[in-house]
Amino acid sequence: MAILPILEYPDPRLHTIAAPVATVDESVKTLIGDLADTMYAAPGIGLAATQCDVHQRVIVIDTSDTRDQLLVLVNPVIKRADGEQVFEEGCLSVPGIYEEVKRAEHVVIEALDREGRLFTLEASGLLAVCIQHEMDHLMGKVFVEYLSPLKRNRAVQRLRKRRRERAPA
Ligand code: K1U
Ligand code: ZN
Repeated sequence: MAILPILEYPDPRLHTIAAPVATVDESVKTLIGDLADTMYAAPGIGLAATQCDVHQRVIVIDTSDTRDQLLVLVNPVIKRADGEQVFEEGCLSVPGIYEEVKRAEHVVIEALDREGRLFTLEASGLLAVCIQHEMDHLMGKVFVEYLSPLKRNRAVQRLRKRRRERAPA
């Protein structure tokens, strides 16, 4: 298992559309393990392969307090989405920036698990937000792209300031 580097906004590779996984083989299982290690180490509650410059439809999520409920989504598809919720989101590719985004309150998805078995999942609240956020990454979309141009520019300025302050002198 390995901790992978995470791409940071506005890296153009974050806008790559991920390809579906043909078979959940050993290389995909290694990727799943590496993404999980990277998410737990960050720490985060989700991570899409896109963020680690791997352009396959693979996501890991763990929104549990105990950090031991790993959810693996391979080739996820939203079958139903309804309701509305506004949640203050963060992103490991946009470190230190938290902004409100409006998304569906409830989603029903289909995906393959880490053994390649098809399953259906119903989610609401934080889990539904996280699934939608990670699925956006697979489509090359980063959450700040939902913000108004003014709010997005402010977020980019804050990100640049944060990087300047953290750069070695
Ligand atoms: O996609 C990512 O970059 C991961 C992101 C997921 C996410 C968070 C909040 C709303 C929607 C999606 C994160 O995990 S940011 C870090 C974070 O929220 C967190 C980290 C540690 C403990 C609890 C939360
Ligand atoms: Zn993100």
